[in-house]
Amino acid sequence: MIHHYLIALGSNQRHPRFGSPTRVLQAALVELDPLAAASIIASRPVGPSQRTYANSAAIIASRLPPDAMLADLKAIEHKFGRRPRGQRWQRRTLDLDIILWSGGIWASPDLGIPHPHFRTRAFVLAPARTIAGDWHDPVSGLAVRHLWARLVKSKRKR
Ligand code: PH2
Ligand code: MG
Ligand code: MG
Repeated sequence: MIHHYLIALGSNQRHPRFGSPTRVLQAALVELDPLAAASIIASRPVGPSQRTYANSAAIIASRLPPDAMLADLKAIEHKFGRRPRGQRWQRRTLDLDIILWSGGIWASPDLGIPHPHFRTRAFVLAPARTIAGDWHDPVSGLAVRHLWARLVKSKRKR
């Protein structure tokens, strides 16, 4: 059985070999071998780290179930120099998050899909809507492009 995954990519720290966060994401996208990849954008950091992020999104096809996919993504993060420092939202060379998958809702001790916060994160939805605009969030029932439109509207009101 082939599954599809929507993956969010982020980086806000250079890698000694790959270079800038944008270069890190370019190399990571080659590694992921995606069916579709969004343009890489620069985004203002959300959270404690002050450094600008490069963000993108990709759709990948895989036979792996979610927990094995997560392990694979963690191995790629590690290969790109990411080392756990124990603190949440530290600067990182590469962050690969599973946002949605074709199997709907998934919950295991280490992983929940959909990603619990993706609906309020412009740095996820802006790239994701360009490659997965019609993909429906199984929790809210809304398509990714509707989630994006809703987020943009709520930001204007503030
Ligand atoms: N990732 C975070 C926290 N904050 N901000 C931006 N702009 N882009 C990210 O990818 C990002 C973030 C935690 O993973
Ligand atoms: Mg993340
Ligand atoms: Mg992550």
